[in-house]
Amino acid sequence: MPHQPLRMIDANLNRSSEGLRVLEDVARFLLNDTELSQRLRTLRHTLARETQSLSVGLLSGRDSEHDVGRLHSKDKEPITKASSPQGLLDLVTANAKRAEESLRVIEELAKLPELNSMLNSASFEQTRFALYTLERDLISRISRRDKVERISGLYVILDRQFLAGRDELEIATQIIEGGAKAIQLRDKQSKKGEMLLVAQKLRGLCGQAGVLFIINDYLDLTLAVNADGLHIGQEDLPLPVVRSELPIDRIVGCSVTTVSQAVRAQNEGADYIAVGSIFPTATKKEAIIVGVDMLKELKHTISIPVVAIGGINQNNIGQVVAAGADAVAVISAVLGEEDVKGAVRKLVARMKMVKEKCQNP
Ligand code: TZP
Ligand code: MG
Repeated sequence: MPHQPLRMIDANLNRSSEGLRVLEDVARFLLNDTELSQRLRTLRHTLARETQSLSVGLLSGRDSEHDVGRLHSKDKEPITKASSPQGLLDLVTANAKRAEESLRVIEELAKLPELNSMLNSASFEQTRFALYTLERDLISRISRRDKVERISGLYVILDRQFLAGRDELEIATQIIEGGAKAIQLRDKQSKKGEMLLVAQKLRGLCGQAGVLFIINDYLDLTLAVNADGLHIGQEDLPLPVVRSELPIDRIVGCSVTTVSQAVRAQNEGADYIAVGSIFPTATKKEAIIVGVDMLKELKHTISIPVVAIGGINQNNIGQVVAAGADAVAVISAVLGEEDVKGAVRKLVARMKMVKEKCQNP
């Protein structure tokens, strides 16, 4: 068999498996994402299996020293800093493209009469399409990462029914100045048009402050104001539906009361879960009380951030932090106070203190 097609197969096989290996290691070591790294590993193994019978022939045809493209290889250009979100996006895009392009070359070569008995063109096509999906899933995961990182600390739910006539922007400013990491807009009574105006203002304020802005219940409002994410309960639109309707860089949180609901939410792509009510609360009459032990159990079971909610205040916030809550969501402990900023500050300080104590007992 002439060496030229084999040299092309060899070069493109190396490109594709190297590209896949970079993506797999990003998923594994930088994103700690078991599911994505396993999918990439499976793809890399499929590729190796499909070309196993050719391995001796490929090595025999290899002549890297005389490769005319060696010195001009674009692949040698540095990408960007992998530590920055943009750097990581560039790294993933470059390596996904490299693997996709080389798979396409192999797919075309496999149609040649001298190669089609040894290589199955359709299988390379399948691998390439699987990689397109994986590329999207990786980019989606990376572009949500900086948002998910803010699901740590105090998460204040700005429930409009608890404002007692106070101005949303004024209260949100105090919440931000107090040190909350996330604000959720919740309103079970008002008309959407009215909510939209409030949400637009809060979106601007939170965006400027670098505080996460989440909308409760409503996908349409989330989209309309470009919120960072949407929070849904068990009776709202299903997670796969909201996930597919939202842009890939938005986060989705899901309320749960049981471990199986939490596992399901994680499997369906939730970025975090909120579990509660941890303690009895007057805020949500129909809430099921799950207790602090549920929090501990969830921390052993799932890997996405866990937000504790329900009846949490200055006196018991230490218990939920000690039980492993990544973030704590409150309504009345903040909105029930006259000095909103002061209440947020105290809760944030208490969380910090208990966290540090847990880390250095
Ligand atoms: N979900 C479970 S408990 C709860 C929600 C929305 C109410 C939380 O409010 P509070 O005042 O912090 O108990
Ligand atoms: Mg809801």
